[in-house]
Amino acid sequence: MHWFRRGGEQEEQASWFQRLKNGLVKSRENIVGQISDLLSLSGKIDDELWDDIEAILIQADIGVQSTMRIIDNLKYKVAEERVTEAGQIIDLLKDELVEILRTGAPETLHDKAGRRIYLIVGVNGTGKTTTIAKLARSFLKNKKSVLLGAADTFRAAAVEQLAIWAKRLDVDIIKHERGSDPAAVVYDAVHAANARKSDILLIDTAGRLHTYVNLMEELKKIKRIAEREKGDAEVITLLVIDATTGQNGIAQARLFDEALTVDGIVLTKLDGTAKGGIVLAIQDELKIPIRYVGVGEGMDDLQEFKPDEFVEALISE
Ligand SMILES: Nc1nc2c(ncn2[C@@H]2O[C@H](COP(=O)(O)OP(=O)(O)OP(=O)(O)O)[C@@H](O)[C@H]2O)c(=O)[nH]1
Ligand SMILES: [Mg+2]
Repeated sequence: MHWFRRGGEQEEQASWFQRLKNGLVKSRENIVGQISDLLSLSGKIDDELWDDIEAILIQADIGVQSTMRIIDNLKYKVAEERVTEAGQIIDLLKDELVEILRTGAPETLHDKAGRRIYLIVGVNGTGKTTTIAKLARSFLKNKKSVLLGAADTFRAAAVEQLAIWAKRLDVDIIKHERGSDPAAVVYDAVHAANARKSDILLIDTAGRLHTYVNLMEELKKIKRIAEREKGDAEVITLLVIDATTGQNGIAQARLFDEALTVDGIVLTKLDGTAKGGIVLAIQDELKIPIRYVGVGEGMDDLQEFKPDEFVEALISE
């Protein structure tokens, strides 16, 4: 019954939304489930109810600052719109979350024309290498030419891991021997991308060196080289954060941003946490845009972050 089938793109979008929803199931149960229970119990809007909602939002990792703002705005709206039923609060909350996430959300880069060099940075194990594979696949689908650069020369198996992805994805990779200078890899990779006019160069970097200071110095150097040699490409630094690390991820973002000036965040492993509210804390406290979210280990489990869609998946029943 093929005439019932939707168009490919629409279907893909629907299945992505389902993936997002599935990935956020723990967070949704945590936030919506608890608030719904509370509302059905309480039935009326009083100070105790506000205190309880505040506690739920804070423990969902939305962050104290954003939670206070949300609660203040909700109280104001409840008074202004003369809301008397506790149940309506969920809808107001949804509007509030969308508004926070929309503010400061920049234009999307993913489908934009122009050559780009992505520096993928972040502490070890956050998902840098798999994010590169997922991004490469998505860019390839959009008919862009993709090149990979293996600048994590520190960890024993890192170059090999990226090389395996390159083979699977059928893209070229620029790599040196393990232990070689990552800045030299970046130099070569950027020159190769320029010579081939590659649309997208994705550079994998180390998540750990002997010391944190060394790591930051190395990343700064890599970025300087990329900026210097980029030709007509744009350099974009994406910081990968593991959502399950909660507030620690925010602390990481501050440090990386201080050293490197981060252009965007990739928030991975949202499927592994009930604290999806971290998205709000990041946007609201750091003012660094979230560009992508990861909700699983599958190749299609990384997608561009779209505030409305995200809140819908997080809050809808
Ligand atoms: N559940 C889940 N797992 C993820 C997600 N993103 C990445 N992972 C997993 O996280 C683990 C670490 O991923 P890597 O890509 O190797 O992380 P890395 O940052 O490159 O790590 P280092 O190279 O050691 O610094 C892998 O098992 C990935 O499959 C996600 O969105 N959800
Ligand atoms: Mg890696």
